[in-house]
Amino acid sequence: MTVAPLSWTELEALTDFQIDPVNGPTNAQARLRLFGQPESDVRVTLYRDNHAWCPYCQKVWLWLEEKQIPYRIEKVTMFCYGEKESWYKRKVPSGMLPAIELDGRLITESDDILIALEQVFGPLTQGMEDPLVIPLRRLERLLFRAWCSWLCYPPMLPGQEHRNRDQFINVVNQVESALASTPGPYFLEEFGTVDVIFTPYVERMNASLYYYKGYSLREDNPRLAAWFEAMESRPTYRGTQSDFHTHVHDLPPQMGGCWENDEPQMRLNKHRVDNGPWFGLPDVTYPEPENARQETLYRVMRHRANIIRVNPGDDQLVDQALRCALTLMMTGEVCTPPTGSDPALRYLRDRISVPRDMSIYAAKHLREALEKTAALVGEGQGAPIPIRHRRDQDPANFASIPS
Ligand SMILES: N[C@@H](CCC(=O)N[C@@H](CS)C(=O)NCC(=O)O)C(=O)O
Repeated sequence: MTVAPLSWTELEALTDFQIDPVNGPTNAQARLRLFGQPESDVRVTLYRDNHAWCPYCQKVWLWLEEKQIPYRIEKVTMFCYGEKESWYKRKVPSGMLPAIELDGRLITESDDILIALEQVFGPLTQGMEDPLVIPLRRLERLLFRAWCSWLCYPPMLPGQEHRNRDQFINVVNQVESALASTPGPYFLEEFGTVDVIFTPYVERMNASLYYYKGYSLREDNPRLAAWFEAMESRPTYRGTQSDFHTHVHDLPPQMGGCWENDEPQMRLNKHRVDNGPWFGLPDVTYPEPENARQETLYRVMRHRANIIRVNPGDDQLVDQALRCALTLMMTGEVCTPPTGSDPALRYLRDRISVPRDMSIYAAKHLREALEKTAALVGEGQGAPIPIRHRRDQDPANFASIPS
């Protein structure tokens, strides 16, 4: 039994999703964050990348959210997915992100940014230069370098893949010991700046090593597992959190390549991240919010004109196929899309970006509905996701819609 797709008007009636981007929970769409304070209190502008892919931006973003400092957000294009805005190059000639303006003073380099913010607004539990924090900051960089050595260079000598893996796991064991040295799940007695510093790359390590190496950082290390769980109890982190699919395809152009080891577990993991099922992957463990599907529908409705225009498939065909997928997602009724729409549906499935477009569970629902609907008519895939650049995600193709 297959039903006709609901119209956009009928679909719209199925979501009452609402958030207050300015004063509500952390979200990737906001251009202004006030936390209930007057706009005249804003002293900070954060310049971060459009797609929320930049890890150093996530660090500053999370810090501001945790401290509830009122701030503005200006989004900038990264070299890998589009043309850097000339107004930003005039401000920061290297084009590097993040940057902030604090009382009109421009500051770059994420560590310098946090230090400057601390001087004005006080530390996030511990300061960046605290004697307890400094060795943990060094450990984070050590972990980062061991990760890069394993992930980003093809092994040149026999046995090098395993040596790189052992070296990484050796540093992970140091991280496990650091986490074990305090009674709670965080790096120090209380949540603080160290947790924020570790977050962006540990999240990316978890995704990339699962996919490119068949290694599950979060599942294989109990202290890191508890740390992730504690982080996920924080609405701030949830608002910035990405999923495996987004990271494994945003990292290659940023890192200059990610190397698969082609081991059996790696091949299984890769297939699952690309083709589903996406529920149950170790990219998230907190229970799914009740309104995840409503969020998906709300976000797709809002951007549907651009989503359809940018898709290489014919506009009318994509419109109908997309409504079929959303009908399935919202009603559970199977809706067969037009013949030939399978590549178009999978093109979109592969280009949902978390948290830019929607939160992690909302994205899982959309990927699943698109895949199930595509599978009704064929095995056709969308154009492959590029590895050297992500111009397929150029924000210039998506007209800005005010939040
Ligand atoms: N050390 C810098 C590193 C910043 C950095 O590497 N930023 C990258 C993005 S993650 C960047 O802006 N690259 C230019 C671009 O991709 O457009 C910091 O801590 O802020």
